[in-house]
Amino acid sequence: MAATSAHTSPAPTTAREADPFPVKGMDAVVFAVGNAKQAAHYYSTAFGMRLVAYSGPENGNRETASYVLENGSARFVLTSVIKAGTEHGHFLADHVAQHGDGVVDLAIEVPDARAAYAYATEHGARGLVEPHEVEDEHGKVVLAAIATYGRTRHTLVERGAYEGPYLPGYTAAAPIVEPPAKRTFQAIDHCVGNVELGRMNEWVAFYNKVMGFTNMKEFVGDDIATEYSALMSKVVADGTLKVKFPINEPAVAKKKSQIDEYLEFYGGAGVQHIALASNDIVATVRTMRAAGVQFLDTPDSYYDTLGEWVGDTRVPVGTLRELKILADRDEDGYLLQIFTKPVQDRPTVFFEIIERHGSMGFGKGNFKALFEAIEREQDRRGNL
Ligand code: TYF
Ligand code: FE
Repeated sequence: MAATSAHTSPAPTTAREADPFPVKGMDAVVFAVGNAKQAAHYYSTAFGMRLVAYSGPENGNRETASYVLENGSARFVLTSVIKAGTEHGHFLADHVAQHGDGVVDLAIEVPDARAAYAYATEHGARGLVEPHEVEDEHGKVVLAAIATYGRTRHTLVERGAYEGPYLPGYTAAAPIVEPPAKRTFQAIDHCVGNVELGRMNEWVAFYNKVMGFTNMKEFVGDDIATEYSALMSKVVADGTLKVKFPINEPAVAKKKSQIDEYLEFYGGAGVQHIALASNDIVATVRTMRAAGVQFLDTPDSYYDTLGEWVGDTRVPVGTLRELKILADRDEDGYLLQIFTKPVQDRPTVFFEIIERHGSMGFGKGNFKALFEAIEREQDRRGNL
């Protein structure tokens, strides 16, 4: 089997033994991109998201343009620098110059940003932004930020009773196109980071200490890494499993690891993929394929044996085969998943669509088929 099972349940939390770092969920995934106006169009037309808020020169922001898109509770913020040589714009402009389009912030919603920041920095996190209030006519939020792997950060967002469309400084915006009648996805399921060789355990320990996150049972160890996956992976999550962060590092295998390829093209550690939860993956994949989104291919041989081991799923194997959707089952249930190709010219950030039916895994039964598909793409890019 592709991954080892050694269950580590999060410790039950009692009133006396309160969660040291309570979270409400993912607040947003913030991307720094070269052209946020066009990226907003892509995530609207290709991913079926809805533009809800905007910040730019029209509402007094002289340095950046930011587009906020939502789908259920999933929120993306796409930001670009709009003028050369500005001070705040410098980090974003340099980020895009170094890394291409990528994720600068995995923002987490917390009930108390001051307490979260204090706990994190007392347990070894590097503070980037001290807790501070921002306010407008819709109310008040508290923001703080800490550094994680690479140049990625976690903004800690305390929304309280804030009623604006996103954050102070943003105004409501109308959708770019009418979103699909049926929602393509409704939540961020997990956010995966790629870190440098030998540093996975360090970053797992970081989340254990700094956020009190615990390790989930699914991991890829070095025993199987060299066989085909060329990576090692562990997953940390908060006690309620609303925020799940798998961390990958490259493993030495026959070919250059897909993680090495990412690190080389991205220029260091960063976010590798964002998994989006759908309750009808078949409809989602049909809609996204029709809109031009490219997904990884899966050979027919995968489907020839799938029915024998995965058992009954909501979707017949013939439909999974037609759409190249993967399926996996564990003791808790099953999941359906599919992966896009990278969504920019660099072989860096991609997305996953996942439909869970009980299983809280990550598709360990698919790792072989998935990693072989990724390697075929690496080969097409001339990476041997
Ligand atoms: O998040 C996960 O663990 C799964 C599997 O490069 C995975 O989606 C792991 C590594 C990778 C692609 C997918
Ligand atoms: Fe994933």
